Amino acid sequence: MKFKSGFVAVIGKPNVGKSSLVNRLVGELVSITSPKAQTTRNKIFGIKNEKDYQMIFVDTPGVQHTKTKLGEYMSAVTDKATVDVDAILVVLDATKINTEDYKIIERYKNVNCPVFVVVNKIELTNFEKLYPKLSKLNEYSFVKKFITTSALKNQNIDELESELIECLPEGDPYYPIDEYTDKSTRFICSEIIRQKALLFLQEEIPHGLAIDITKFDESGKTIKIDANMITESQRHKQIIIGTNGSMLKKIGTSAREEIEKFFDRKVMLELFVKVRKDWKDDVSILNELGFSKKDI
Ligand SMILES: Nc1nc2c(ncn2[C@@H]2O[C@H](COP(=O)(O)OP(=O)(O)OP(=O)(O)O)[C@@H](O)[C@H]2O)c(=O)[nH]1
Ligand SMILES: [Mg+2]
Repeated sequence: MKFKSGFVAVIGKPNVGKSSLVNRLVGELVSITSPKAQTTRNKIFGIKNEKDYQMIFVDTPGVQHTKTKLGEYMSAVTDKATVDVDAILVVLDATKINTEDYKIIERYKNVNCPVFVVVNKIELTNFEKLYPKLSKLNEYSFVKKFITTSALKNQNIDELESELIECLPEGDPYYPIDEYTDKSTRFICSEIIRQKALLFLQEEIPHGLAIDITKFDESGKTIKIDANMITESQRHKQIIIGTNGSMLKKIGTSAREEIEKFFDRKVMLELFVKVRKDWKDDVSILNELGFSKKDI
């Protein structure tokens, strides 16, 4: 059998479990996940390497309508991610299917690759509740298949993968077969720090946060990492630091432990909090932080 390779875009509303599915399908931490919406900001490739195929999952920011320049960047990433792919997965949260989802599905009515609808978080609902929603979805005859999954409970992930293998064309691998992401370890570290901030900080604060790694030194026995946590206001800065530095310590310790697991090495992590007002609307700061429309 000839080697197969190709791309699968993963699209959907925020928080439906796109990144969780990509991590499950690839079997590695490719993309951070969190209980808060708008976790993913970039296009992230999760690469699944098998003996006879390479499948590249394109994780994307959730479809949304925020008015900042960062929001514009995220929407552009999502729009472009479905160009030239071999399959599109539109992911829904089984407990929150609504017109937004229908609109997203309809976007892909005329694409020239198979479209799958993945109803995720299936373990949180039951057939009676889901049935009326699924019958509405049946109107979309261009959808190749509806698949129910649970990324959390690892349900139906293999079945989903089998369907997708069928869509891959013959071809050589796009990436070296020992790589599982296109992102640098530096990027993954910054995302782990952001994930901990999303976990511990409330409301809008983590959404106004960017992480900038300013030092990444792997030369010694211990990996030394310095990172700036860029926030929008002095008030947020104080909350991120917390009483006597307690919040910053909590985020830092938790991120360090996770990064140590990732590298299987000791890590020294120093976090600094910087205020850069309106950074989400400042093109030069966005470019510095890697949110450049040119690179999409
Ligand atoms: N119960 C349950 N929770 C899930 C499942 N899949 C994902 N989650 C949870 O849903 C939340 C959102 O998951 P993510 O993978 O970050 O969602 P996303 O679609 O990538 O979100 P954005 O990046 O914000 O667009 C996290 O708390 C996950 O643990 C599932 O199958 N069942
Ligand atoms: Mg995500």
